[in-house]
Amino acid sequence: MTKFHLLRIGKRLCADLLVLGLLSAASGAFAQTPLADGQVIKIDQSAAKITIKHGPLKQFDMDEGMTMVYRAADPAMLKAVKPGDKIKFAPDRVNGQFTVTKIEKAK
Ligand SMILES: [Cu+2]
Repeated sequence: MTKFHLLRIGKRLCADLLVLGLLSAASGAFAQTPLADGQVIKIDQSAAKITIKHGPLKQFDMDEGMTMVYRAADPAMLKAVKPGDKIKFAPDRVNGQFTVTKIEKAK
């Protein structure tokens, strides 16, 4: 094996490690906002509020399922769903207020 070959292998390894690093960074970000299952009960477009029935969310000390009102991080995302829809949503707490940062229809 020549010096040149070793250099190439070294470069290749660096590229692979970089990809691995990016992948784990991406999955780490995803893990911080796991999507919860829920059902839309009510939407108040003008107040940017959505009422969602959902199961336990241990990260917010909600040990049992409940129906509660969330603020929508962006009111526009409330246009994509309607009462009765089963959804996947990203719950968060922003300035002490329960907020939904992402909503998608469950398939
Ligand atoms: Cu809740």
